Amino acid sequence: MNTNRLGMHMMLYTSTWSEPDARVVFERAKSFGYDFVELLMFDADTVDVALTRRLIQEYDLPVEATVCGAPDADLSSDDPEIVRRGEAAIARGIEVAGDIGATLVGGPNFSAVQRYHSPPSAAARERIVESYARLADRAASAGLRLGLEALNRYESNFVNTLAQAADIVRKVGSSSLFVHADLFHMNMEEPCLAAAVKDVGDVLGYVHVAESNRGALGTGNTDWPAFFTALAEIGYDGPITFESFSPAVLGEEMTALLALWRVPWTDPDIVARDALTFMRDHIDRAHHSKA
Ligand code: LER
Ligand code: MN
Repeated sequence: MNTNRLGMHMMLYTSTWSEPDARVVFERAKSFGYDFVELLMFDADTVDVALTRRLIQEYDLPVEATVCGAPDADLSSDDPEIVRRGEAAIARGIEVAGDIGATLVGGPNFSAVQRYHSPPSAAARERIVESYARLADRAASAGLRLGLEALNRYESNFVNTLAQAADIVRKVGSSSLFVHADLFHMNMEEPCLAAAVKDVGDVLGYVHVAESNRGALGTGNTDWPAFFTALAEIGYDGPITFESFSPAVLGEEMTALLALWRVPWTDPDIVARDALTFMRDHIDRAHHSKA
């Protein structure tokens, strides 16, 4: 039995959210049979809320959101002004996500997506718990939940494993926070996919299904049966989104940010459609093998 809602990341098609770009995302996701679309907000202020709400209605397809930190808006910084901007940017992301009816805001909102050249300070690690306590309250008021996506070491120095994300969630102790897992990052940082999932079973709230090479599902070395079986064993019934990136559809800036130096695919229609079948098959098989 497949109880997870399955989403398609907007960046299968575009990193920009103009009406024509957003329309392609909604149209394709709907036609393939996805349950929702993920909108990645680098700057929530730039998101056209009215347009997004209109498209959600028109296509009858909800949106879930993610927010990334930025070098000048970074909760993991020791510069109070940068931290203040980081918290404000997440707060704005929560507000916009609430306005478009999202149930969650995930993503690496605790730091910028970039290579850091030194570890975060102990003070930043303590301070961030206070920031997330305030943000959890905001999320609750907006009627949604806020998640922390563990990224690999080359994209953040702050939260690289599910256990590190869970540590912050548990320290805050709010049910409005959750751990956001991404298989691409987990493949680099977790010694065992199944154990990593089981250790955060109580706080896992969102999953990015991404191949070890970030290409089409099944073209990398991810142990998908082990992962989906672990999800079934913890009884995970939350949303799961397919995430894959290719320079074939993304602009130069995003290609550089994500270090996409090769072209894993050129036709997102094939990759997105096949990913839905792939995820459904694995979820069904995992539930049967568990039963
Ligand atoms: C970035 O590496 C990533 O995994 C995205 O989901 C950021 O939201
Ligand atoms: Mn991700």
